[in-house]
Amino acid sequence: MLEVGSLRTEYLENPLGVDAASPRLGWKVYSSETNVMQTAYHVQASGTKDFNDLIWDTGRVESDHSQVILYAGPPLESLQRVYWRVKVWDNHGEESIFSECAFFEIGLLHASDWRAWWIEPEKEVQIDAYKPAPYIRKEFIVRKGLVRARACLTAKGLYSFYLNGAEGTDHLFTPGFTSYHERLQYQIYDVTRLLQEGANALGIILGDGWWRGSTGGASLKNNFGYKLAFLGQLMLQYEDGTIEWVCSDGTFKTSYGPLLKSDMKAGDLYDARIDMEGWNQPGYDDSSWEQVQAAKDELTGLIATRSVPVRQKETFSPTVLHTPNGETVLDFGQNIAGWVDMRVCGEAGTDVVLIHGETLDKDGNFTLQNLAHHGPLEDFQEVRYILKGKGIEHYRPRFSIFGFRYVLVKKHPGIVKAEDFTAVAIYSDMEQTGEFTCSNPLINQLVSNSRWSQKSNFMEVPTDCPTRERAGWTGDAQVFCKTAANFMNVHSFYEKWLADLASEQFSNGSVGSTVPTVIGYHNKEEWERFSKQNKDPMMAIRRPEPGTASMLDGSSGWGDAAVIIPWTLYLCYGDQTILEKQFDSAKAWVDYMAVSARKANERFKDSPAYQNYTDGELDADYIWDTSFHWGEWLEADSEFNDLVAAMSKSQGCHPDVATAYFAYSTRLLAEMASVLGKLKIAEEYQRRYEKIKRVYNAYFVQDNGHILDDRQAPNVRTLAFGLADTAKRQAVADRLAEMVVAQKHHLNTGFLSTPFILHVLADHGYPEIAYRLLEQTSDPSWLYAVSHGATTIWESWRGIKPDGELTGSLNHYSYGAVCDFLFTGIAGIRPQWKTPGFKHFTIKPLVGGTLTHASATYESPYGVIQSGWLKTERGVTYDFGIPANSRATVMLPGKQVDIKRVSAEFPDVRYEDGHIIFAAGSGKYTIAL
Ligand code: RAM
Repeated sequence: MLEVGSLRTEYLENPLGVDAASPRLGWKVYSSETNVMQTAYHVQASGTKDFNDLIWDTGRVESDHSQVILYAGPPLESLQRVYWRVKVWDNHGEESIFSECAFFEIGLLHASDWRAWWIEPEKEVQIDAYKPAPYIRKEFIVRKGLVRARACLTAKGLYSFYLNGAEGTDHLFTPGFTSYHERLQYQIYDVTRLLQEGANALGIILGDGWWRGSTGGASLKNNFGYKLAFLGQLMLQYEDGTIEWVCSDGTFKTSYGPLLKSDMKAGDLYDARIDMEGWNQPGYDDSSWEQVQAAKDELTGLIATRSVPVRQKETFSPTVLHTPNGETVLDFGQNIAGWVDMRVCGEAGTDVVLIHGETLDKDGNFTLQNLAHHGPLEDFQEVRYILKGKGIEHYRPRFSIFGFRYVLVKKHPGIVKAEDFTAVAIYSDMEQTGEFTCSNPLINQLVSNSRWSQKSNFMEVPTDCPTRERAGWTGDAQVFCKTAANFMNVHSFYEKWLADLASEQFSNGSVGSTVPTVIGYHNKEEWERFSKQNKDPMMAIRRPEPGTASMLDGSSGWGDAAVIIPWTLYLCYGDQTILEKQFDSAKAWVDYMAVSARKANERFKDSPAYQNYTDGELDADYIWDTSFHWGEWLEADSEFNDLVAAMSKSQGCHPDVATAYFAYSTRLLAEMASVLGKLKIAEEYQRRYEKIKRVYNAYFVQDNGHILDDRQAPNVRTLAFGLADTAKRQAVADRLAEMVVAQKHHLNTGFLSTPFILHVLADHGYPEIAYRLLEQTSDPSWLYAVSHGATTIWESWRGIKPDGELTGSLNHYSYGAVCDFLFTGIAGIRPQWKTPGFKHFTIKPLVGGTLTHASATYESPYGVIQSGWLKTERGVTYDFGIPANSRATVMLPGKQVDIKRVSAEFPDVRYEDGHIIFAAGSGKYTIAL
């Protein structure tokens, strides 16, 4: 039977507040038949659920496209709801019935749609202090006959809201994190059911959030502004067609309440004695509350929400530990980003103090020492709750979030019981897409650790860690992007963040090391104040004037996020619009590299590249040997996260790394241009790429496969980026293998080349070395951390050293990028760039190591792809599944004679290079070889 389902609009399920002029529609085709391709579709869009009022009807369209179908009906209006459904035909002559209907609602498309005023609850703020959260309220009347109510809300800071005492939404950390001065998201909620005829109350609480709370490694505050503000309007639509609005204005009232501090990093202070019972309900006496200030403010830069909401997800119960130093510690068993929901009972005025940390020290005591990279830790990941003293009290934060597995119960009025505490993981609620399991349980734990580091660091923006810095480090995001896409649907998450990357890109094309930047200030006044106060000699480096690049920005491998992430998304989701949206940003970065490469570095001026010309151009012009770079970053034998060392090491200059990325991103840009039909640009950048490659080979790659800097990482990079001349390629791989063997099957890569090391070894004749590296358990290796009890990926290969000493964050996903190899190497599920988004993909499994079986599933845009293998006494059994409306080229390790075993089912089978190769359409298959 042919069916169609999983309808999505702009990658989201029934979203409200869409501001795309032609929303992207997508669906999946399901069939019990094999070899099914969609041959035609028919989409209908309507203003009503019964489809009596069609506004767009495509009729039958001959096409196998089932993703990124652009709505092409009449222009849509603000807050308009559109229902849509689809039916399809397939190559077996079957016709489906219409799908269940999906819907989307348009956002506020024009600034004039905003009738509300920005309101500021605070008259004055103490700039350097932690500030109490303002509470805001407004009562209003709802008439009889309400049929539809929408709340359109945003804030400078964070907001949460209530209607008649009930939480208005389960979305957290709204309005999200963007480059606020350029792009500030608003959310639209369906609140019809929360309203009642007669008197109603809207209640709002504002938090400091990213706007003015601690951000980045240095926990600097007031990054975007000093004062919090709220903007919101309720639309009330009645059955007679009339519409009324309740808009934020000077009539809203405000007061401080029990939430005296709510800093995202430092944590909470909540005094439950400051009772405001009923403040968010109608009829509350707010005579002591003050009037808010209605601020005349520009309403530009407001955009509809682009990504999935942040929500409370998995929960964990603790075991209660009594540690050697006499403290009581809760162990939740899993390192997460989130908070603790607690129940407590005691006398009024007594304290509960919880401090959140990632690990115990070598003596088994609670510690934060591993996170104290930028000086001593005070006010960090701490919740202080002062009891009201009336029976059982509940508390959980709302505007703060912590990275932790352990919680030190520093103060508590009674006996600490496990059942009174629940840890809640919080992250952007992305759909889980990939699973991998195999016979080595340590690898399965590695998968879990990597996924948990993703969850812990995908809260609104991709961060390095959920503790020390919580910054959108572009390099980390870039190296992990492909793995992230294996685990979860990250399209809209990255799409939103890439728009911020582009909007913060400097005028010369350079890209920030963090996005939104937390290296620089956005708030000019605060920057001026801070510059005057701060005598730090690194000030100019660390805190540039707003809008200008810091010396730490514009690094190769980090700025390349501008190119690599859009390209990876295109590969995985097949949606060309991401390339269209990001092309100018990607090109500006690539051009910035070209200009930087042409600048001469006096230090190298006697070297041959500065003497030699090719085609009339100086070779050195194609070597990027200027400006600061983070380099490979955190190789196993390097100093841990030492900025001073990074800067003094060749003054932060890494010509081999920078030139390799210059080449790679130039080539990807050429490919992007060719996809977009910009053929002249494609040609120009392809030519430039070839030139950089030639120079790279001439000056960095020796015939014996030694890259100038004879270490593992450059060899990995050279192979992964396809930079080695054909004649040198195998030598580069051989040298890499030699180095790995010489290090007794240990890796020595850092952030940048760890994602690729196993791929390049396996692809260049060393699959067994790849497997041995993967399965290595002694330090440094992935499974070293696993066998030392890690539940997330560590920042350093030696997060917990064999002697128990601690280094760095224990929740940094970068090294977890190896998991891409499990999906695309071991299970062999690989997208193809000419038929992206898994429309036509490859299945090329790799049997090896101690594994007796391995299997992956991946929810692709067409449905579930599956690939697994099982070693048997007779050989290997492969099983794989291909979803309807997609096809795969299957490449199974085998011998020429094996052709016979599959030729009945796959007549086009051929043998090449140790593989039997055939094309397969949708269906489930098992092949024993
Ligand atoms: C560290 C961050 C991040 C890395 C940069 C260079 O402090 O944690 O992971 O990308 O520095």
